[in-house]
Amino acid sequence: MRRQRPVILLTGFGPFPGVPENASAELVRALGKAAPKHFPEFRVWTAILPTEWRAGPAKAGELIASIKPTIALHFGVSRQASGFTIETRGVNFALPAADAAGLPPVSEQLEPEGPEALHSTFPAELIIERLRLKSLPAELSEDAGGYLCNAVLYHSLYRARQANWPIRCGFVHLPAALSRTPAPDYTETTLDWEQAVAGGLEIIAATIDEAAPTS
Ligand code: PCA
Repeated sequence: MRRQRPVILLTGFGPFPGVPENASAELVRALGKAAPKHFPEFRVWTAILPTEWRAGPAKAGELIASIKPTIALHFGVSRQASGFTIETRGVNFALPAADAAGLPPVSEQLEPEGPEALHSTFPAELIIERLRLKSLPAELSEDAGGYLCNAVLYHSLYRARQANWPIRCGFVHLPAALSRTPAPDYTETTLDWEQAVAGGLEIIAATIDEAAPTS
């Protein structure tokens, strides 16, 4: 029997209050088209998560449990980001802010039994290095915010850890200004769509190239 190819899961987010058009969804769709040609030894799976406290993290967790990706890269946008922002940890905290369905988080903690913080398992520093080599704006961040991006990162890392699944998982914030209809309160970016796709592919390549995490 032919061995199944390892799976790369790429997720983006739908709209949320203040961001009617989420560029991460468009980028993930574009990467879903481009990535299989660049990484034919992998199966590339994409999903757009609802920006909702209950459904967003749950959908990410279900995907990880069912398709068992070896790499899970979550993308979202930040109104403060001016380039690729590589998130190195998720915290067990939910900001009391309404989601896309108008609902607040269920509780202040994301996982009552979970640790305070979980570290991304993708090669954050290597990713930064590789993006900068391509002259793309990139920075490391230890603070993914307390909203849905942090929640999905934390939840995926938590689920993978619970299942003892050695996944390379992390989160990338893109500038919200990448949107085709940016709002005046978005931080400006020099990143254009061609660079965003090239950067996304480079993030995948760096993650593939790094040896699997041992912890
Ligand atoms: N950005 C939000 C949630 C969805 C998105 O794209 C965040 O930074 O939490």
